[in-house]
Amino acid sequence: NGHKSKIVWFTGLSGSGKSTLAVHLERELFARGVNTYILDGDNMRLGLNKDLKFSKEDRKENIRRLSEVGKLFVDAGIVVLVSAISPFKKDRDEARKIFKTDEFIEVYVKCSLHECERRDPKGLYKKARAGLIKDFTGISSPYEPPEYPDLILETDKESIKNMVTRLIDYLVDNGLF
Ligand code: GGZ
Repeated sequence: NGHKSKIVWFTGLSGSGKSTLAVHLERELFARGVNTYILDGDNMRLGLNKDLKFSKEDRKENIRRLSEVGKLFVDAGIVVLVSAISPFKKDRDEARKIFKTDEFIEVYVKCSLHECERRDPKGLYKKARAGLIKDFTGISSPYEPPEYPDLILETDKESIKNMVTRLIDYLVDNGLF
């Protein structure tokens, strides 16, 4: 095992670019011989988390499970990339607590609601605006931005290439190898 395990936690609105960034980061890490595993909130809701909806309590439990599963992978020596809206500061802070200092990297995937809504890749914002989806983050459910994220990536301003470079640099500077 040539590297220290980490958990990179991407938080941000639906459509902000979390999953895209995770996939691109995974590709770059693979090229450097680093084993990764992506835990995607949306995806995990099809299996382990299929009993959960989008109330505050269910999101809290979703984040708790993602962090616990992430911990198992980190303990197994894998770099974990979590992509989940994780809108509540308290839930993210609880997630951080179960990891060692420097193991947990909070990345704020910053993108204006206006731009996320313009992208609307799954048409969910449109449905939420029409009242067809309740508790939708940014529309009818809050998003609490991180106060002190380890990294901020502004997906409506920077290129993917540049953001992935910044992620890799951050990981290397913080002891990935
Ligand atoms: C937010 C919702 C909702 C509601 C369905 N609110 O952009 P997506 O589509 O592909 O990813 C979103 C995903 C959010 O799941 P998470 O597990 O990341 O959320 S949380 O961390 O808050 O627990 C979105 C879709 O599910 N989706 N309904 N009401 N996003």
